[in-house]
Parts: sequence; C-alpha cells; structure tokens
Amino acid sequence: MDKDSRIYVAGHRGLVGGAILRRLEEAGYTNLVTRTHAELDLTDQLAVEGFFAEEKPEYVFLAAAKVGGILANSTYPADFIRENLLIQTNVIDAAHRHGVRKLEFLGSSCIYPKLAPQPLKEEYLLTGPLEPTNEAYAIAKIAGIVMVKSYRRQHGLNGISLMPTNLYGPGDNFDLESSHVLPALIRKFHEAKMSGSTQVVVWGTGTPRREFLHVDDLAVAAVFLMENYDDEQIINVGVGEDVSIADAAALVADVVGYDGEIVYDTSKPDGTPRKLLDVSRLFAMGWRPKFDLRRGIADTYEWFLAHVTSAGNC
Ligand code: GFB
Repeated sequence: MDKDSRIYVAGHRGLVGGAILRRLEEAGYTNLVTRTHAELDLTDQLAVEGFFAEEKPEYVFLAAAKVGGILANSTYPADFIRENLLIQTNVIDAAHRHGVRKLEFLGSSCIYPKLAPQPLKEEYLLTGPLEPTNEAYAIAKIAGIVMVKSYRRQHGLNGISLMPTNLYGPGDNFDLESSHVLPALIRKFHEAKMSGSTQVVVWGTGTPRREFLHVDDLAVAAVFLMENYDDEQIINVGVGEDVSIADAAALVADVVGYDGEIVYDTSKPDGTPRKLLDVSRLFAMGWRPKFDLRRGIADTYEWFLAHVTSAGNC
C-alpha cells in the first residue's frame, strides 16, 4: 500500500474497524474511505455495488460484521448467519468486480472445531464439529474464508484471511446482554464498586480458557499482514497464551478496584472449553503484541470511564 492508496475500512465504527482506521491514520495513510451503517448498508447488494463503482477503493479491510458474545450468538443465530453472509458476499464479490488490489477478511478463532487439539493450528479448520453456541456465526465466517480462497483461485482476487482470537479494547460493546466477557466484567465490577454491592455474578463455571488480544495489537497485525502476507492459507492472530475465565475475572476485579465476592451462574453456558491459537506463523514474521492483559484491561477500563459512564449510559 502506498500512503495515498485508496483504502476502504468496512466497519470503521466497530471495535476492529475503528482500531484499524486509527492505525492507518497513525501510520500516515491519507486516503481512507469510510461509510457509516446509515450511509451504506452492506447487506444491500445494490448499495454495495454503487459504493464500489463510485469510490473505487484499491485496498479493503473487511472488518464489518455482526458480532457478539456467547449469549447474543446463541440467542440470535439467524441474524448472525444472515447478516454476516450478506455483508461478506457483497463486499468480496464487489471487490473482485471493481478490481480491488487486495482485500483482507477478518474471521474469528471460533471457526475451529470445538475439541481440536490446542494450540489451534491453521490447518485444523474443517476437521471436526463446531461449538454449538456460535455455530451460525462460525459457519458464516468459514464461508467467508472459502469465498476469499475461491475468488483467489478462480478470479485471481488478492485476498487474505486473518483469524483473530477473542478481542477487547477501547470502543468495545459494554452491553451486558450482547457483549463479550471482558467488557461485561469491567462493567459489572465497576457498577458493583460504585453501588457498594458485595457480589458480582460471572457466567458459567469460570473454568473455560480464553486468549485475549487488545484490539490495537490486532490493528497493527492487520496492517502488517496487508503489507506483508500473500497466501491463500488463513493466518492466526493472537498472543499465544490464555487464562481461565476465573483468572480473567480476578484480574478485572483487581484493575477496577472491586474487592467483594465473585459468584458463578452455572445456568449460563461455558461455550468452548478452550481456543488457544497457535501463532507461530505470525510470530515467525516478526510481529508481537505489545499489551499484556493487565495493561490492556486498564486501558479499556479507562476508555469505559471516559466514554460509557460519562455518557450517562452506566
Ligand atoms: O466472551 P464470550 O461471550 O465469548 O464468553 P466466547 C467467554 C466466556 O466467558 C464464556 C464467560 O465461558 C462465558 O460463559 N462469561 C462469564 C461471560 N461472565 C460473562 C459475562 O458476563 N458475559 C459474557 N459474554 N461472558 C464468542 C462467540 O464466544 O466469542 C463468538 O460466541 C466469537 O462467535 C467471540 O467467536 C470471539 O469466547 O465464548
């Protein structure tokens, strides 16, 4: 990419797209194209077609997606499969027909089989059944991966697919029903601290393990791979270490300054027991994350205090 290449970041108001946009600006890219959801509905094929015809982006970061935590995924599977299939089909196909020079598709570590050996190597894709709580979302993302690969093979589209692990950071969704675990815990512990409550409920058993990547680290990797990776094989993006949900909860409580009791609601799903990525291919290219988990949580809590509580939403 040249500094003045036309670069479209799809989903720039989201956690991932927002971080990629900030990273591109920081790195001196000046010709960035964005559209809000209200300006461009990516599930509308005609609208997407019109946008590509008019703007003619040269590079596309496909970070637009319907995402959510374990409860949202298991409650609204139809929405997750429908919206993600439509968004990615429209954008990937338009990118090909309008001569995009390179497209980067963002997937998720939940595409791997539920009980695959750990750490998860890229070649484990499609070797076993998926975790049921996010099967619809995972199938949509797998379709996106296969679509990018197929357009590369048949049409020569220069497309790559990244599989990030569980993400968090500034710009995250803090809604308790639809969020992922870290923002939910930041909010729960903060509210308990403020109200003087002595008990916080954490979903599940606390034993599942998750690998967490700060979204600013993902954004650096996303731009780095756009510039340096050219292969049809998917590539994992993570930190290479995971923690139990119980340990993550204790860490969030400590950062937020909550010292009450933590109780577990085992009527809520645990989801997949573990999904630690094997990041040796990406690490061999020289990329490393900068945030450790404590600093990343502190950074996210700071953002929450400045943007969520101050907006009167909490
Ligand atoms: O982050 P999370 O919703 O996503 O949940 P997944 C991770 C773990 O944290 C689960 C537990 O074992 C949850 O039961 N947990 C504990 C909580 N307390 C809470 C809470 O208050 N809120 C939430 N949300 N979880 C999603 C997938 O799976 O992760 C998507 O559904 C996607 O497809 C995404 O891959 C990254 O890691 O279980």
